[in-house]
Amino acid sequence: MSILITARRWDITPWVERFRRLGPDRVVHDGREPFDPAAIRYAAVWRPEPGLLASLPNLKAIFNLGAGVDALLQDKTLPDVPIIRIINPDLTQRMSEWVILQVLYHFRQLPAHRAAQMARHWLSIDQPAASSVRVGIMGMGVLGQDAAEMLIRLGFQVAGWSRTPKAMTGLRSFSGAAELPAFLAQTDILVVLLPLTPETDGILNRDLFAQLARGGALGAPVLINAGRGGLQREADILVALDDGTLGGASLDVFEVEPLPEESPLWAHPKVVVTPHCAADSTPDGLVAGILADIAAFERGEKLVNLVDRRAGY
Ligand code: NDP
Ligand code: OXD
Repeated sequence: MSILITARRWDITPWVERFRRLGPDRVVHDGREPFDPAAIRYAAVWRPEPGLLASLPNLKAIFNLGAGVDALLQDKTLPDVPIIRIINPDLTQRMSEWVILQVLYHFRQLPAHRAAQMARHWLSIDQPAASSVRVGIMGMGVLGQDAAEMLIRLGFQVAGWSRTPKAMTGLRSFSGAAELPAFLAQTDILVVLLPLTPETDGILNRDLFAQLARGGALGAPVLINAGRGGLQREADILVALDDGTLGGASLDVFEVEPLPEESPLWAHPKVVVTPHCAADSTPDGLVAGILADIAAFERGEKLVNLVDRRAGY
């Protein structure tokens, strides 16, 4: 059964190679080369060309090569076949590493120590205890829950906000729009791992920042976003940083990617910019799992990790 590999903005060569190496019994088509649309049964995609998937008459399933499906779902011609998103320990581990790195960067006041180092100044500042700092995670799915477990182990007070409540030892769970103000009011470091959907579009705005806890151990709240750039209003982040509503920000995702050269975020002293690399999808980490899912599906088993198109994630 044929598999099509196609992506925009990514070099798919290592993906095609990996699929061919691990699935020698499959015909693997490189989407950059001519292929017979009728032959394709499965598509492994990242931001495919709109309309392409609709042109495959025998397509049985779409495998999104990332966790977020917002870009894929923008294609209004998507055929009515199951969409499977990535849930993989490799990707989850990478995201939790990035989240912990950013939380510790702000919590351990690295910007101040770095500035003092540059000035050859032996800076002595009080360091609060992790147990006095409240980390709030928006988006308690696969990635949010893993990050929460690690942060709890590090001793932070951890809360999560999602559509449905979560039960996790050591976690304060908030859910739904009604509980968002209470969640924000007790958050010193806001970690965002939400998907981009019509409901979450622009949720990280001036109004939300103003609801974060004041007077916490870090002085001012910090924003850490690795969800999607469409969640945030960058003009509002800049105002909030400059008027003290936010004390700092770490951003891996942006309204426009790559982040335009003229964006003030690049050089802002309170901002860490990383180029949408918090949790890269890698062929080594993901291809074996996709091939195993296809094999299970062909044995008659149910597909797992299906996207709920109505919810948008
Ligand atoms: P999941 O689908 O497992 O989790 C999404 C979470 O968001 C769930 O807890 C869900 O609630 C919650 N949620 C969704 N909509 C709302 C809403 N309207 N209000 C409150 N909570 C909501 O996704 P993942 O954890 O796997 O990934 C999250 C996102 O991370 C991806 O969609 C992607 O955009 C981003 N990402 C970024 C990467 C990077 O490199 N920067 C890499 C990988 C992913 P509930 O649990 O109740 O359903
Ligand atoms: C993803 C991403 O969604 O890399 O997996 O952004």
